[in-house]
Amino acid sequence: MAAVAYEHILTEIDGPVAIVRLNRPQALNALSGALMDEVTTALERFDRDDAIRAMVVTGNERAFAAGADIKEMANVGAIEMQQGTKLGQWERIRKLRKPIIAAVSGFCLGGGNELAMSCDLIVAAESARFGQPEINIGIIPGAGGTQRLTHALGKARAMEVILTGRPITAREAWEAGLITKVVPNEAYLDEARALAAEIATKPPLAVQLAKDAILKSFDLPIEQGLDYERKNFYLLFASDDMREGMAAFIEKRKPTFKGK
Ligand code: DAK
Repeated sequence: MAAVAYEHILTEIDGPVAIVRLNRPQALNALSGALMDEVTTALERFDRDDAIRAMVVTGNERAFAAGADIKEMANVGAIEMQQGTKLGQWERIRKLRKPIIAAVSGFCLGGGNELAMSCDLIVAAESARFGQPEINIGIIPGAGGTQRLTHALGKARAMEVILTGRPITAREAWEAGLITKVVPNEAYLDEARALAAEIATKPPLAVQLAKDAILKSFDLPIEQGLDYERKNFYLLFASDDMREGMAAFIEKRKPTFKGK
């Protein structure tokens, strides 16, 4: 795939794993429109690239992202906000098929936390702080914070986080089920890469349809969710990788998955 020049992110490919690094350290990776556009574009490109099987989104040690860019939003009106393309960017992330792991260190606030929660797994350094401080600047979360955080933390704790604006620690986030794992500060990116590499060894279609069915559990009542799961399950019986996986088990050898 042709290289693309980005201004606010860095990208790297490590075998089947693509890494997208937010790169506005001087603004604690505040999510400007231009940065979000690049993140979305990069993720979509990797999502379409057959050689990539999992993606990692990360920031730097001090900040995953300290939220949307307040300086950019300060003078925007309601209609301009509504007509803007920003919401579309978040919708595009929601539609990505491959698994995305957020590797989080330091501040993970506001839109930054919403970006992490839009990913499928979150690996955090002990230093990570997850919060929705929008209340302090006269707004509320606008990219899923009131919904996704509440699903993870439950009503009472989500109310506390969103109404006080006070962040929670990585350990609290893990205990509440918001994140996948907490690791020592120096290990968060390696752990996220290792998790991505492990998932990348699995049959890609099964990984994608599992992700799809898990995400549907947030939208559908249980009966419909079970039907949805079953259809994804049946669909995999049309895949070469399913034949290969089962044949390899029976023949006591390692499977070779092709994503077909
Ligand atoms: N926006 C712009 N600049 C930011 C920023 C932000 N969110 N966060 C930090 N910065 C900048 C600071 O202004 C400072 O820049 P200079 O003054 O050096 O030029 C630099 O980053 C370093 O920050 P501090 O000097 O403040 O560093 P401290 O260690 O003292 O404090 C902090 C770190 C994270 C506690 C503090 O920076 C802070 O409170 N930051 C703001 C956190 C926040 O309120 N985040 C929520 C933003 S609202 C939407 C979807 C979602 C959203 C909006 C729309 N649509 C779908 C349309 C999301 C909204 C939000 O996230």
